[in-house]
Amino acid sequence: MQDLFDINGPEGVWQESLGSGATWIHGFLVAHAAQVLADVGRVVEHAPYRHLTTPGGKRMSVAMSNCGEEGWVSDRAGYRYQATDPQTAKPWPAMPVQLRALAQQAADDSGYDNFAPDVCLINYYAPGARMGLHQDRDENNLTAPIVSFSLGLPAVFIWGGWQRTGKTQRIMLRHGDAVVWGGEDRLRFHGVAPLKDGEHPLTGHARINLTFRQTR
Ligand code: MD3
Ligand code: FE
Repeated sequence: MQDLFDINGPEGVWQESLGSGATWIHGFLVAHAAQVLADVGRVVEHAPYRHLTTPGGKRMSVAMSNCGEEGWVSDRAGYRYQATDPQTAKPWPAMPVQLRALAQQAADDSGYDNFAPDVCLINYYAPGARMGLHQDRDENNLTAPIVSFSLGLPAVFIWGGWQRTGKTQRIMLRHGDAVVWGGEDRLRFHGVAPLKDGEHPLTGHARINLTFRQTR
């Protein structure tokens, strides 16, 4: 990786460039992890994790929930954002203000000011759960970045180019890491390798990933 540099942030927090529009902020969340997980816990009390069905009829191994003005869902009809939770028919829980502020801080630190996420997708990985190579292109505003937060067990994140085929790279995303994907890197194909079992003091046998999205 190129462009290793220090920022004058908290101890153990440092940035690494993954492309002209993509920044990996190691340790960004470590000091805030308990607060973030408490916020996530309150969200999933109202909108429980569930395994969605792909348009092709397969059950996703990652369990998902959302908070914010809309949520990302998938079923036989397709992928989309919608304002209500299909499981409860109620609006998704509001995005906790401190969580939103942290996502905006990560975007800001990566050179994206005015990031205004309206959705936070929450992905729950049990051992063996994976996410196949895909692009995130269901958002109406593709000029805004996506901010991702990783908590709990480490995972191998796979990222490639702008076509499904072609060279891929692997990085290990660890507890507390944030990655901001914008600019030309916004539409890269990416996925997550099957989660290896382990135990994390804050999440147990699991990894939780939050992605903050601006859909409009
Ligand atoms: C690169 N989640 O929810 S986060 C997803 O770890 C998703 O759960 C993965 O891919 C996870 O859609 C990866 C890192 C990430 C998120 C969005 C991206 C990388 C990205 C959008 C464009 C390019
Ligand atoms: Fe994605």
